[in-house]
Amino acid sequence: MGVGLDERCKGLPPGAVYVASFISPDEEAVLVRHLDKGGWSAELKRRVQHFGYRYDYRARAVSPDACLGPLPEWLRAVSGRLVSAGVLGGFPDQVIANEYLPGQGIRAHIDCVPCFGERIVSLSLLSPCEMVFRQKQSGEKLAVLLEPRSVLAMTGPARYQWTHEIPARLSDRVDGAKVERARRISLTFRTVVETTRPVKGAGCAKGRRAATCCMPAKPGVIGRQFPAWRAGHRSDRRSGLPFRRSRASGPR
Ligand SMILES: O=C(O)CCC(=O)C(=O)O
Repeated sequence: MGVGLDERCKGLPPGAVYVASFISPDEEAVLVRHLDKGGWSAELKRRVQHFGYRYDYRARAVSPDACLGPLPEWLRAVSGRLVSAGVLGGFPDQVIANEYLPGQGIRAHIDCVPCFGERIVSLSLLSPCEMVFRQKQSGEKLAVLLEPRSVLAMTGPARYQWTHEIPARLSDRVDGAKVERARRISLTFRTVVETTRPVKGAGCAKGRRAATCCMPAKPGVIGRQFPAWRAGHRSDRRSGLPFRRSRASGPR
């Protein structure tokens, strides 16, 4: 990956990469504002929002009629940043926002293998919290503190041979000290694999073809859509995200 890797990568499963301070506090605030303007769903114990494709938690699948339409501009802008930094290999077409209040978590899982591509990337916002990894065969356990504005990418063994979870706790122990949790939001970026994409016309807004509704945008297109970001200017007029390039996120 083209970004500066964090020391914490040493304590992660192989194939996992952690990047601290991937976005600025201003960028974080803009993302939280966009999310809070959206419709949080209370279908789980924690609130969620799905973008691009709806993931069916019961069926553990992305069904052919699950297309919600293209990612909103503000998510495409962050995606562009992840691609440019080398954290994502290509543009994602599915994002889930998870909101965790103190005491809430997500149980141990491996992201749906037939549904999603080989790279899963999670951007953390607001409160820090611990993520726990367990090797499926050996049971080996590793934990990492996900700081606000950091990015965690999972590929290879970390993606396929280790489960990850956020224990439902009120606080975490960090270097022996108790750290109370507050509201945390994560944005997890994925690519729906070709075979689960809807066929032409299925599940997309009326009058739109699946190809235009659901296919990930090409990097060049995003570059044209976000010229301010591309030039490293302060902000993008349409998404409202201040896209100043940082050391951590600049292309190498
Ligand atoms: O909250 C996170 O950082 C991880 C979310 C996650 O594991 C998931 O959505 O499958």
